[in-house]
Amino acid sequence: MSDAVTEVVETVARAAPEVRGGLSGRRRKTDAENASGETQLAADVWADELLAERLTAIDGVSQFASEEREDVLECGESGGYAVTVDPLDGSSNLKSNNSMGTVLGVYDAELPAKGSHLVAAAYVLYGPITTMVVARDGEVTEYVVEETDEGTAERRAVREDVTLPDDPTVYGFGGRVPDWTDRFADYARDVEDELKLRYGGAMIGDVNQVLTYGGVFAYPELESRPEGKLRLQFEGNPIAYVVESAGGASSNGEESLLDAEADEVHQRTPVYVGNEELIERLESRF
Ligand code: AHM
Ligand code: MG
Repeated sequence: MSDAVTEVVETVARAAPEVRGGLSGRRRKTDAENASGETQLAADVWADELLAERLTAIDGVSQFASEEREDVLECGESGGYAVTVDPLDGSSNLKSNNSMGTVLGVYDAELPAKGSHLVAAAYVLYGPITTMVVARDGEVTEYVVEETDEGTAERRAVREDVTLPDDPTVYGFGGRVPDWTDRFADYARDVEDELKLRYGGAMIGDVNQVLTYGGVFAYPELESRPEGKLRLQFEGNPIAYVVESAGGASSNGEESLLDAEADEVHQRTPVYVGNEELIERLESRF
């Protein structure tokens, strides 16, 4: 990895125990909304500020964008990497104490950028333990991140060359069922016959189940919102990069998320990721 990319990934890993440790006192709502019009929690704002401060300080990072802030920060000489984060993915799970994540994308192009410009992507999963999955150069590694006695973070590889199991077993689909389009509902009925439901309401937790057991995760197009809910730069692209690097496939319903045009930093997209056969079947019905 180039030094700057390594430093970005390590910075997020080092921040992970801190982010986790800071959650318990930050479950209340703030009066603020993010760029997508969602009410922010104190934890969203705090994790965003912590990551922004550290990631913008890295040499070789020229742009920083976050799901929790409207504007892209210009933070270094142009021509460097653009870093995107969803500081706390699934933060509505904080109220019910369920899993959440942090999502990272490193693009070698100015934002908004197509997913094919990603040079690395990663996510942290705050589950019963803290894990981090990093994709780079077609390889995916899973780490456990732990706090040391000195208060620093240690990242230990627990699974190298992660690939989706060939025999898929789980699915998780977001959005209200009556709001699904007919074509997605037809696809879902098919999948429900074959796989078992695992849905936790945090993309990172749900995608990590797909990476572990094989299957398909979707936050689909909806009748009320054809563009879906998840954001291309912060969520769709990085997760597609991880899943494709692990031998799976991604789609926005028509093409790989990594090939989708990026017009706006906060644009939304339907997200479908999982085993290749399951994504091909979805695309053939759409
Ligand atoms: P967030 O980044 O604002 O937390 O929103 C994204 C989350 C995803 O993690 C998850 O897949 C989806 O929203 C769940 O939405 P819903 O609560 O509508 O099922
Ligand atoms: Mg999110």
